[in-house]
Amino acid sequence: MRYTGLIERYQSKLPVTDATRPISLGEGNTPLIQLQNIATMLGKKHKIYIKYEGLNPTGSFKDRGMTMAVTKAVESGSKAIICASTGNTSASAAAYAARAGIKAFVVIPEGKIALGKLAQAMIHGAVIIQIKGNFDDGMRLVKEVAEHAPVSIVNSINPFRLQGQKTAAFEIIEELGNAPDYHYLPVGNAGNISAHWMGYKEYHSDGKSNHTPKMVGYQAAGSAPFVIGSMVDNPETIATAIRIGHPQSWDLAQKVIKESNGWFDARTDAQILTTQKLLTEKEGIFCEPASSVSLSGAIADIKTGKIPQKSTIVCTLTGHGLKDPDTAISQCTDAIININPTIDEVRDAILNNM
Ligand code: AN7
Repeated sequence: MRYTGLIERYQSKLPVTDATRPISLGEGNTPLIQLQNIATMLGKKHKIYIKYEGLNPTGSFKDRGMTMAVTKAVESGSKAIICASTGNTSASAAAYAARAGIKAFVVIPEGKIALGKLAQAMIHGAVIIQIKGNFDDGMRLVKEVAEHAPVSIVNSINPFRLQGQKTAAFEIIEELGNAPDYHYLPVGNAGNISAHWMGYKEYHSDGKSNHTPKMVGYQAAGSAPFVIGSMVDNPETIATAIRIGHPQSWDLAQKVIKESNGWFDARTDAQILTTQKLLTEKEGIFCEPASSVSLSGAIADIKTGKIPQKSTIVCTLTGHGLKDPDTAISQCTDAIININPTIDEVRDAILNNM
């Protein structure tokens, strides 16, 4: 059967009716890839799976929420959407607005969004409002302006966003035949970890799994309000997607950690980049820096013995590596060999580098 996106796939679990016209780009249905070489390095004591959300239509998990948010905005007669964004939400909003034939306004922090995401927002024709401030400033402005202008907010404070995003948990249970023991996610606003928990709880009460996972949220050390236990006013990290100091889903996420017996922790920028490179070089999987913090955390917790042997672990990679080519290239200074176009020089380049 042709796959036509997650609203049609999970219609009975979502706040839609037969009359709803889905605005879809075929989002969801992403690969669950079992790690091989990294698992071997770690002693093969666990089953570690990657949920590769970078393979959504605009390259991040945001599309799961955006298909719902834009579908419902259009259904209610809205002609324009708005969001604050560290990049991926703006790319997704821009694309789904284009698909729906409505306008997208995106508020982004100047100089702090990855090149691929900016390119997406621009090429899809969003109105880009750049501020001399961070995501948290943008979010505050968006909430306020939505009371004075005819625009629907499509940030994750829009409850339809989390409804769409919970479907990732459904897919994981369907593929594994049960819930994993641990689910690691990168955390910014904490919408996605909250959405996953909703999904796991719903499928558990539907009898599709016999337990729920421990939810583990990882942040960047310079931008870790959940780890510190209070809001951060000047968050800093190379993982610009999660450069968020005032998370919008604070209470929801605290409840998730408590109910699931999980935890929050943080990794430094250096550790984040090391894991990003490890994944590309050892498994052939390219994710953006913010995404690798989930696996980076899992590896750290495995090494300290926090995770019992034989556990099943899922790590979500939230966004594709192509989103942030600058950071990728800046880590690979020796990667290019420059030669003259002669057979001798090409052969030497091969033989010297076997
Ligand atoms: C790759 O685009 O907030 O904890 O404005 O792009 O649900 O916020 C992005 C967040 C993780 C954090 N990984 O998810 C935005 C934005 C990537 C992201 C997160 C984001 P939440």
